[in-house]
This record gives sequence, structure tokens and C-alpha cells, in this order.
Amino acid sequence: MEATNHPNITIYRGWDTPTKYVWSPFVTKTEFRLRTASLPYTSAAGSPRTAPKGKIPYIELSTPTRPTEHIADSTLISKSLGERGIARDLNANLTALQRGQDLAIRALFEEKLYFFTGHERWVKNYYTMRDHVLWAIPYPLRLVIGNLAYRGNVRKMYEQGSGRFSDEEISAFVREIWDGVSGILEESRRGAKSEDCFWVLGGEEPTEADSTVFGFVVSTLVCDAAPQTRELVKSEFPVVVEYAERIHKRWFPDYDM
Ligand SMILES: N[C@@H](CCC(=O)N[C@@H](CS)C(=O)NCC(=O)O)C(=O)O
Repeated sequence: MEATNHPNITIYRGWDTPTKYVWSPFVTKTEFRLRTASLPYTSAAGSPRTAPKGKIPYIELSTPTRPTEHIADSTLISKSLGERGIARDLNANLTALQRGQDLAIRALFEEKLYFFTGHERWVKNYYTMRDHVLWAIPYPLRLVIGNLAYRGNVRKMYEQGSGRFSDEEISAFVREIWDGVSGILEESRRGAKSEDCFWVLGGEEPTEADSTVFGFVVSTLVCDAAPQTRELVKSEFPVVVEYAERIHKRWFPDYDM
């Protein structure tokens, strides 16, 4: 998993805290992708307002052979690295069945859990979320922008469908997802040596699903605006925490745990 043509990469993470994980699962997903490919990178704050697709993360990529590019979306970033020969395609050696399973797990987190978690963050713990996400916007403007962000998120979750469930229903769905991934990881850990990383599909190397799952586990553990889910994962699904701890020790030792 070595870099082949020495690119310069800057990742825009949304926050100016270079030695800490950020609350966005998609940012940590991308950092996992870069680090497991042994690609050095620089971190910068950036913001959704300056992002090519209006969301973080995005990267600035320069190589000796191509003009500087800005690439947005964690999945497209990963694909671009593979297509440009900068990192190996993580899923290249999977069977068709495994590719389907990998995709299904990513979709479960990115298209389903993300919205349920958004409810806990933006609706149940609004003030914590607002002040963290809008750290760069001074008061009193933060109150106005926060209110717009709140309304935008509530509308988005209602239209996506998650916003139509009760708190209890959302909590039950969230538990079901973590219970499911915990079962997968238990099985995978059984095949790994103690202390070694183990992977979602149970192989020797990480796949795209690991980028996503690691991103979401870390996001759950570090986010103060979703204490209920954090407590659930820590107390009921310890294998999930262990999965992330082993990856942290190997690839993110410079970050606060
Ligand atoms: N599909 C995107 C999702 C990225 C995403 O949703 N980022 C959130 C932070 S977790 C964001 O930037 N939200 C700001 C906004 O929607 O205005 C990816 O994979 O990168």
C-alpha cells in the first residue's frame, strides 16, 4: 500500500484541530484511507462554504504530472486516489459477493445511520452541536446561522424520512445497526491475533467498508453532541471500541485517543 508518485495532499477537515479526530465520520474515513495507504498529508480547516460540493471533507491534490485538483466527497476521493495510481484500490481483490457486502455496509452507515445520528446531534443536543460546528462564526451571528442550520437539518431529515420517527424508534434503529456491526466484528476478531487489527470483511487487509466503519465509530466516540449513542456503543458493544482502538494505535498514534 505504498504511494507511487509522491502527491502533495491537503485535507480540509472543517476544524482547526490538527491533533484531534473531528466529529465528521467522513473526514476520519478519508484520513483512514490516506494513512493506510501511507500517504502523508497536511490538515487544514476549510469549511462547507468553500468546499467544491458544499460539504467536508475535500482534498487538494497536486502531483508532478497533473495540475492541482480539488476533490470532494469521501467516496470520490478514495476512488480518485485509486484511479490516479496514488493508492491501491482497496476493493480490487474482493469477490463479487464481497464487493456487494462492502457496499451494503457503507450504505448502512452513510445513508442510514448518519441521518439517525443527525437527529441526536442536531435536535436533541442542538446547542452543543451548534457551538462545535459553527466554531468559526462569532456571536451573535452564530445564533442566526445556527438557527438556519437547525431548520435546514430538520427539513433534510424529515424529507429523507428519519425525521418522521419518534426518539424511541430512532434509538431502536441505531441500536440495531450497532448490534449488527458488532456481530460482524466479533466474528472477524476471532480470526485475528491479539493486538492485530481485524477487518469488517474478515480479510487480512482493510476494505472500503473499514474506512467508513472506522470513521463512524470514531465520530461516535468523540462527539459530545450524541452522548446516548456514545454510551450505547461503549457499554454494550465493546468489540466496536476495540476495533477502533487497534486501528488508532497502528495508524493514528499522534491523535488524542
Ligand atoms: N457524501 C459526503 C458526505 C459529507 C458530509 O455529509 N459532510 C458533512 C459533515 S459530516 C457536512 O459537510 N455538512 C455540512 C453541510 O451539509 O452543510 C462524503 O462522503 O464526503
